[in-house]
Amino acid sequence: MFRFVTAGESHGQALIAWVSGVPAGVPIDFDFVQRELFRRQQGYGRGGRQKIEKDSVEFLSGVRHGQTIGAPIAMRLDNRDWSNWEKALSVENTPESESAQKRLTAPRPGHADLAGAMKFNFHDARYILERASARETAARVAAGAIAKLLLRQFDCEVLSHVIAVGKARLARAAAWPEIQAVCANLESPLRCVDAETEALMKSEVDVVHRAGNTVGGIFEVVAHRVVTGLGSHAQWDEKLDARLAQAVMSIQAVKGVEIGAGIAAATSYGSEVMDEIGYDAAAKHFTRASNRAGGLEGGITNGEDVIVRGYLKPISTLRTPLGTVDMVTKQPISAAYERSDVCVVPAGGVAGESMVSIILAQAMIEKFGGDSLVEMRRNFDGYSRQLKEF
Ligand code: EPS
Repeated sequence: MFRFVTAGESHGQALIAWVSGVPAGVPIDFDFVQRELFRRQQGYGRGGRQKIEKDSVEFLSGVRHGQTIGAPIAMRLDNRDWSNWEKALSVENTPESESAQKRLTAPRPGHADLAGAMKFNFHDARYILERASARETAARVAAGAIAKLLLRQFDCEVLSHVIAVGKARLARAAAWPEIQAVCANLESPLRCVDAETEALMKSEVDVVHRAGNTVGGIFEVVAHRVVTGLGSHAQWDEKLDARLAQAVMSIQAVKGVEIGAGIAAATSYGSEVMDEIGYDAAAKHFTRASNRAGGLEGGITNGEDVIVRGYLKPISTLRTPLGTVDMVTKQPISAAYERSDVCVVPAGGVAGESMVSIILAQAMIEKFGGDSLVEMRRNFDGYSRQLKEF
């Protein structure tokens, strides 16, 4: 069973990603892992923190001589900013660390600050925001890179692009080669496949930046060449669309998830929504005239691209603050402002790719099992033959 968890606070020593259940013998492309981390750090509208951090991963276990060995994989990503926070977030309690603490008592509406402080009984949101921070997605991307490297062995690739920033929205569908090209361009400001729309998106970011505001948007994750038959219709928690939705919803600031054209489907007629079925006799496979289902029917992959969209609210740290109440005095006050990002939609997309890849890798391991990649491939090849002969 592929499992993963993370640990680490935004300004603590490091982030940790722990991944277990990856079959032995999966080649680890370290440059690829590094590139994934770099991709997450890019994007027009990020704040000053990314000038400090240069994410890189140190493998502590589970990978030897460039391949997985079937043992748990532990990865460490250092926070460079820690050197500026050692006193404020000291592990031991000393008289100096007490006075160096950076307490936050003016909770930001929309952030985990108030609910978290109440729940964990701190009259200070510092410990809550440190863990709630989207910095944690760097660890998810490290774990997601392992999942992607496993999927790569079965020819499956997962990428993402940005379809909306604020009110600027891509008005057409994006083809897979376009998505590949925009992802290959590490300098793309917002990873939008359409230059004109991207210019409008950039001006949305500029406008809110000047106003001390923030802006959200929508990213679309596309998994290409996913085998038919992952997930199951049989039980609620086996449905792959539901598992993907949970995984993408868990990303910081995501408030909505859509599979394929799910949201538009709710206000369309049946004939406008379903993807008609054809058959290519030469290639011996079923075809679809469209992919509004986003590659999932009944919670099962149908062989089309799996498409998952994440809807991000604007991040909740505003330079022009909103009204709140001090947790200690209970008096009205302006919400705290800390250095922050203005727009994180492209980075959210990279985190989305990671979460989708992790769920697909889990589903692949469930279906094809195997302690080694060789065993998993044998099972996969047998099933692929079954599909061809269907
Ligand atoms: C974040 C606040 C900012 C972001 C951070 C998420 O950090 P800081 O307060 O240190 O400037 O930059 O994201 C990252 C550090 C990252 O690597 O994505 C928050 O409060 O969620």
